[in-house]
Amino acid sequence: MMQERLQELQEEALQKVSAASNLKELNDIRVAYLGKKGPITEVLRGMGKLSAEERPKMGALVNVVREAITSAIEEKQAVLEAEAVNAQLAAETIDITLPARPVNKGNHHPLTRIVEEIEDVFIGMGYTVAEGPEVESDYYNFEALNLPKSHPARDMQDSFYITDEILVRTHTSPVQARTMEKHKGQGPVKIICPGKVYRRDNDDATHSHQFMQIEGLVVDENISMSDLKGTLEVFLKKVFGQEREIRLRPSFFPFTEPSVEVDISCKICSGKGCNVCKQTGWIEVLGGGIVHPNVLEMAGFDSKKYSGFAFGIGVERIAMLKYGVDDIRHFYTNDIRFLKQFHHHEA
Ligand code: 2NM
Repeated sequence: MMQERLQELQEEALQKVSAASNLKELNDIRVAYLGKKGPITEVLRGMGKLSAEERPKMGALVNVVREAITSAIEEKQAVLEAEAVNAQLAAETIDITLPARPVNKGNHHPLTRIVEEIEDVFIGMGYTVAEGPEVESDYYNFEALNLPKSHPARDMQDSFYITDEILVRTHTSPVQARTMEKHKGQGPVKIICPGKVYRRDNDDATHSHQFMQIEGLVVDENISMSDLKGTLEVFLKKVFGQEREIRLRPSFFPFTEPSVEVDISCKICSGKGCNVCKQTGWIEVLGGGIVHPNVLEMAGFDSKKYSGFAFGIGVERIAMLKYGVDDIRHFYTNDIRFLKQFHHHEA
């Protein structure tokens, strides 16, 4: 009986489908039962021999069996596919408890740190940071700062000239001359100017042909030497410690009159005398003075109404004293062992 044969086929197929353990096996079952050479196709072929009465009944039965097998295969396929995905996910699980590899993190250059520390002190006293070009005109670098072409002080600082009239700046004072000009004779001016400067020097432990400066300038009515002294005392104690003392000695600069050199008491020997302070108990840290009236007038300020103080800080010198660095060239040779010593954690 064809009917019984079909019934058997369905049971057999469903059993095999249910036992299939992977997609390949399942596909083999599909081909075996539903394929062109399979038993269902065979039954259909044999239907030609049936009577016109029986043929539609048998056709319907074949369809029922075929659909039962097909849907069993589809269901099983969905189950096996889900299992395969889960197995893959399990195999690819990442162990997030593994400690991360350490990241090689850079840090600020010691000179950057000092510049930012000094900027913060002066910003706290109401100063603005001003910047300007490193390639300057002879006018702003010298002329506007009371150093006319004939001035002997121009030999004092041998310069890198690009043309007769253009050079790389020898100090950041030209930024201050430019800033004063922009104020068009109207005070107050209260700025610091950090930046790179260049001088024709032979490099050694304490000299570099390129170095960093921070210059400060205040122009207002009634500015005096005591304003300069008080400002520098606040600044130097913040950078080097409240227990330091400061001292002013007379000096000379073409752009200031009177001019001073500023010392701090030696921390290493507390004033008793040592190598660092050359047995004097004092260490020279910067220069400054009262802005020369010629400098004010050239920048458009009335020197009868306005006066000012200015000062210049050598950044490397401050960094060397503060961090105990014995050779200025360390700042520019980029030995990673030197630079790593300035690793600090930001707040
Ligand atoms: C120094 C010493 C004394 C100075 C003067 C000026 C300017 F542009 F305002 F005139 N800026 N910086 C100055 C004065 C710099 O460095 C040791």
